[in-house]
Amino acid sequence: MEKKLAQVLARFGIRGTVQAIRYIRTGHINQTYNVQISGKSYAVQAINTYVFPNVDQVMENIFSVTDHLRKKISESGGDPQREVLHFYGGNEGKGYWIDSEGKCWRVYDFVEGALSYNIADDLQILTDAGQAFGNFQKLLSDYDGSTLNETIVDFHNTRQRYVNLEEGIRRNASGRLCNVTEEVEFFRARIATAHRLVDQIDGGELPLRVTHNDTKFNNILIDESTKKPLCVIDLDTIMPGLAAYDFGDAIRFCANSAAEDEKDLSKVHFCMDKFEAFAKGFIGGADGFFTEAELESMVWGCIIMTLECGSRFLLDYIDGDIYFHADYPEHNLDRAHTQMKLVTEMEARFDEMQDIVRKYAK
Ligand code: ADP
Ligand code: GN1
Ligand code: MG
Repeated sequence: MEKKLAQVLARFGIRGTVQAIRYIRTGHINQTYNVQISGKSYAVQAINTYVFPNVDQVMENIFSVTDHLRKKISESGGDPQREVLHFYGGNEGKGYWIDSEGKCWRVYDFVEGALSYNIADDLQILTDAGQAFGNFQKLLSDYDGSTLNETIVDFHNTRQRYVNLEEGIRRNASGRLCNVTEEVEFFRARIATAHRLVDQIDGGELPLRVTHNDTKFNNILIDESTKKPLCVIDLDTIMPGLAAYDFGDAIRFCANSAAEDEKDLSKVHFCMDKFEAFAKGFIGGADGFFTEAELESMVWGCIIMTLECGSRFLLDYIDGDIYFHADYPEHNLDRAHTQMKLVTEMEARFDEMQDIVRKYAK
């Protein structure tokens, strides 16, 4: 691997002796390595071209958005070196290079002295992360979303996600459908909820903003020494979307008492204290940025993003694990189960969640 990574780095004008290589397992999509070369630290990433077939469009978005963020962060006195990702153009200036086996690589600076969490326990860090993800939307509020490429078509279109699930059920490509009768019924029973935000977009009730769309807790780097959020990463899905997508997707992941793939469902709970901590930062820090209708949509966003993600894990299980990295045959099914449990608990506590959003919206 060392030879391959050195070859990739050379294509981006970075040469020297490779001192250390670390494979990072947290993401479900790309293949990420941290490489130390000549005293500097880089992220070398093989882009998943099944998920992102149009890499030109992905990199075009990333270069343009990171330029915008760099400017805004510099203007406000921040440190653009550590607070925004910096990608290299490479020999052809396109931001990626395809090797002889067809693998597509990119290189960017690795942010040292930062942590990315898979489980969130510290409520103060959650509040700060909520504020940072909210601020990310604010920083992009003067970015023209109509110029962004749609890197994954219908990414959070839950109406389409349900169509995809039904198509997967019909295909039954892996032959696993017989194992998931109850799971399929669980999602079918919630089709009206799944359609809700898309219907509101169609009705012009909710504004489209420039959103991150993948606000998992391990997609924000936390400064190791100050424990404050440093940098929002994983920028492949920045596209026009709803504030409730970013809020909801973050909650889906960080208000879980256990890991996303916990097998023992008795350990999986929706944590109201974590929800409140994140809402305090995201909603409370927004200072009138969100409209009334958006505030009203936030809790729906939590349920719908969790439902959507669960349906995607279930579909991938039925398809035979072609989208998300899976370490064992039931991995996607285990993930679907945790999302179903979270949906059920959120549904039961909908009113309490709404009250918390209202409390911080004041
Ligand atoms: P994926 O799309 O597979 O989720 P990410 O871009 O999120 O890939 O990267 C996977 C993980 O690698 C992140 O969760 C984070 O822990 C780590 N990581 C990625 N880029 C950086 C970076 N520039 N600095 C520090 N850590 C990083
Ligand atoms: C993927 O790339 P990563 O691991 O940060 C996925 C998200 C899912 C998430 C579930 C491009 O996020 O949409 O919510 O897994 N990203 C893509 O953990 O599909
Ligand atoms: Mg990621």
